[in-house]
Amino acid sequence: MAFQTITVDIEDHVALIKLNRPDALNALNTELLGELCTALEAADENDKVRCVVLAGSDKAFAAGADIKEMSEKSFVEVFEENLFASTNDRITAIRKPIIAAVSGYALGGGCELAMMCDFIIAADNAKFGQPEINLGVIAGMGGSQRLTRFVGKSKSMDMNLTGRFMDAEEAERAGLVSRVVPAKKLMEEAMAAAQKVAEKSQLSVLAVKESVNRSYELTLNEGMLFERRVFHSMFATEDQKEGMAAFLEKREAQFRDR
Ligand code: CO8
Repeated sequence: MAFQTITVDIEDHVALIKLNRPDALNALNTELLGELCTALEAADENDKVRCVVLAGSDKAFAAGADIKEMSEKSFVEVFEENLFASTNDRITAIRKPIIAAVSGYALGGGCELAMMCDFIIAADNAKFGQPEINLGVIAGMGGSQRLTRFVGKSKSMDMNLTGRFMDAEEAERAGLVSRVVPAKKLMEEAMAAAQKVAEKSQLSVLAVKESVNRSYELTLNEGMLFERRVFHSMFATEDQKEGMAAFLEKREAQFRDR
């Protein structure tokens, strides 16, 4: 597939998708979001891909939705086209894990896109923010919802009301990112993390993603029940037999996704 605003490389079962609008700091316009969703869906369908890494450039993961493209739209237009709804739906429907590798700015829609991934590895130069308030709007794809679940009400209010940026260290402290690495090592670390995921049984990987995401939607008791039932169901797989046998025989497991 030929893309104009992203690049896609598949190597060793990992699809590396890079946002590629350098002149606009990877601002998320309609074309880029369409191509991104198409590439993610293709990776989800592709048996060779077991994990996805989503990255931007050194300077910007993404500086937000494309302000130039949005600025002249009316309420009726954005309401009728239900702006950003299909992006949210298409990305959250991806079943394989997506790791966000964030260097530089992840602002507005860029921060929201990173939060739609399954975990975020940040370079030490990363800056996160929801500065939509400076544009006379509010976040539109999770900045008031997902960010609040990540960092709690007080910090989310602070970010959304003042529009200030959070650096990588604060983002790790607040639970927004899973780890911070030196900027020069970001892609190496993200690809290594993806490689680790790719080595597991794909059945367990899909089950983990489903189960962790359920924790946002269910009560604790219902979530515990969901997790327990998924855990029980893993005993129907050959990979459970192989994984446990390999442990007992002190050897590496050979998972076959069966
Ligand atoms: N949209 C369009 N173009 C942008 C954007 C953007 N969000 N951000 C940067 N650019 C462009 C600039 O216009 C500039 O283009 P040009 O050279 O043609 O003038 C180029 O990228 C470089 O930017 P700067 O010259 O501003 O670079 P600086 O290093 O001086 O500043 C900043 C970098 C701080 C990142 C600055 O560019 C900035 O503040 N950008 C806007 C950040 C922002 O407000 N983001 C929120 C956008 S609204 C939003 O995301 C709503 C979310 C709704 C859901 C989205 C779902 C995907």
